[in-house]
Amino acid sequence: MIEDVIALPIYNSRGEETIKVWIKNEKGFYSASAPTGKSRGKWEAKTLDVKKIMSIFPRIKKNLIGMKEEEFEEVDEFMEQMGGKKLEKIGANLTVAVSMACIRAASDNKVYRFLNPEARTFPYPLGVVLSGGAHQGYTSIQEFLVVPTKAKTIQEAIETNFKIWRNIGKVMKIHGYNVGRGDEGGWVSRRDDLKSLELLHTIAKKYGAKIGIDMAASQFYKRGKYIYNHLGKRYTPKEQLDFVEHIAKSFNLYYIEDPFHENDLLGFASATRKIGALICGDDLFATNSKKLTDGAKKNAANSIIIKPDQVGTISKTLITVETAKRLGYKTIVSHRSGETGDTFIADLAVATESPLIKCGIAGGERVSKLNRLIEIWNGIKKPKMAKLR
Ligand code: 2PG
Ligand code: MG
Repeated sequence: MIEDVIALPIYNSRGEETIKVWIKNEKGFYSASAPTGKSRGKWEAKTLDVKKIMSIFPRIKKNLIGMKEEEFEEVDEFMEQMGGKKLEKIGANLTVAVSMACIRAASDNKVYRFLNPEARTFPYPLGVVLSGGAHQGYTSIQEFLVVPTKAKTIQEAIETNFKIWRNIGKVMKIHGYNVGRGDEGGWVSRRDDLKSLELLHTIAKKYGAKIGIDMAASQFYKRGKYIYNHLGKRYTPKEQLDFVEHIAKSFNLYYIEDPFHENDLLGFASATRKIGALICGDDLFATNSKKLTDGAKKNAANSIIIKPDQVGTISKTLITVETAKRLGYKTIVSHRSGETGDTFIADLAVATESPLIKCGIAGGERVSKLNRLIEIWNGIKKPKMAKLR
């Protein structure tokens, strides 16, 4: 039974305030903290200012005490009722932290086992090597990613991503391109979108890894055009499709996230039809089961980003994962650009047998998730890597 709930403002990797929650039961204290997105989609649940959360928290806490943590769906439902439309009254950042802490309390920190006792399939880490867009870079494309598809173990997969990341850092330093690291630990350089892809393509190939991108296209779609400042281009939706097709082919892209803005289901559908890659909806679906069902009717995308804070509770997140599986969509569990050391998404990716996890490569708040995957791998009988297409 939930005996006490504590909430405190803490800081995320960007130095912004976020919320951490502790739930106390007869065994002790269990905690979780909320991540914070920057390229936030229009369809996501709403986050609330942390000071506001602290002021309304006593009222929520009073109701949570006495509830049963094992029945986390009921706790989630209660919070959904309190939160109202898009959780705007209490904040998806609060609800997601409570929801995760509740599952940690119910499972005595063995989250993946509690959610799926049979789980033994591991996600490939989809790691960001170069950062752009809203994550402090120069390119319009937000993330340049690698997937070590040949790795046989999680350790080997993580190691490969580190090697690629380090190698690219070195090359960029030699050429004077390197100007630091972005919000998610990827290198930030003055190379434009195409030159960044070229470099990643060349180096990833040496390690037998495939590459992908998160375009986060809603961020640079302005008045009907996709604006590539660095390339000096302004593309109409039709030209954007040609451009995406062109880079998919030239760089053999395995993964393309949000190639069109979040309302353009048909743009997504044409990319899915024309390009033989994983076309993934992040802002498009916002981890929302209904948005996914509607999108799937139009054959928009073939995979979906799963970010618990986009819907605010783990119950809702699991419903979306189920819907995705039923529709044949691949699930990619993902971090946010503003992170804490919380490792819940690693457990979630294993429990949902997702083929990919997007949680970064470098930086303590990213490495914590990767290390948790190693820990889980070593705690499972006969673990194996997921099957990729
Ligand atoms: C994304 C995420 C995470 P943010 O767009 O996929 O990489 O970014 O958390 O800023 O929305
Ligand atoms: Mg995204």
